[in-house]
Amino acid sequence: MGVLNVTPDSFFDGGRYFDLEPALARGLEMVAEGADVIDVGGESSRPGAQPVPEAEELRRVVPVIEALTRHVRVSVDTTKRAVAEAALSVGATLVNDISASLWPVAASGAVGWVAVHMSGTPRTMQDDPRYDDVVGEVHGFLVERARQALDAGVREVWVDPGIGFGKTARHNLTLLHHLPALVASGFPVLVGTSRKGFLGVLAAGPGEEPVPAAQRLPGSIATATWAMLAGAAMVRVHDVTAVSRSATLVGSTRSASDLTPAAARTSPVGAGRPGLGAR
Ligand code: HH2
Repeated sequence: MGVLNVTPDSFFDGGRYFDLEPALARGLEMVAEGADVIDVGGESSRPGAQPVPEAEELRRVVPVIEALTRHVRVSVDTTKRAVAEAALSVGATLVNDISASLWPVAASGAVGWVAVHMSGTPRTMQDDPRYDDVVGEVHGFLVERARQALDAGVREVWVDPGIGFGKTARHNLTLLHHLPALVASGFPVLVGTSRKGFLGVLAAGPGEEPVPAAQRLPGSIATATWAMLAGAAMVRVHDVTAVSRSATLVGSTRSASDLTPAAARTSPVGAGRPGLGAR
């Protein structure tokens, strides 16, 4: 899932794709890079973000979604019912919902729905996040919401632990570590770590300031790859080329691991791929 923020203030790509033309160009570029879904958002949910009025969010996202749905599956990243409905009316087929409350819209539109866990609201969520049992609370919440959505008739229900949404770096790492337990719930899992603040905290040396978003690509690749190995069915990323290359490489390594040297020469993993037989 490629991230496309049609906003002036998103923490990483804010302002880059605020106008229709650059937004469309970036969406199509991510499709060429290997994205299966483009996630279009018109309201930043970064820590401290201020809400965007409904009319303004509609103005930002609807033309972009309408144009992209001719080329690729589009999800709408919103917490507003009217924005989700407008997005579906122009062809979006997935509602990506950090409020985890819009399943009735997905049910009536016969589209997919992503339940994301968030503690609090973006404005205050990083003030002092606390859990007694972060894994139990996040997984329990998601499975409950996902079942509600299924009962309401949504046929495609995703769950997402909401990395960075009211969580410390330790909470995020714990959730990533225990991702297989969420995968075991049977709902397809989506994970978004891309360029997030905890990667900056983890990449900094002792006593150093967190590394800025522009320098968090290694952490994005590593954690997206970790999530896929742990069973996530989709990762939400800004850097589609880098992450899909990592996924291909790790996937090839995995499927090559049980090949004997003789089988490797004739296997699709080794055969016909320039350079793979070289060393
Ligand atoms: N993260 C962000 C926004 N939407 N949706 C899902 N399902 N999972 C996530 O982890 C997730 C999400 C925040 O990232 P971004 O859109 O890049 O930034 P901003 O909120 O500043 O626009």
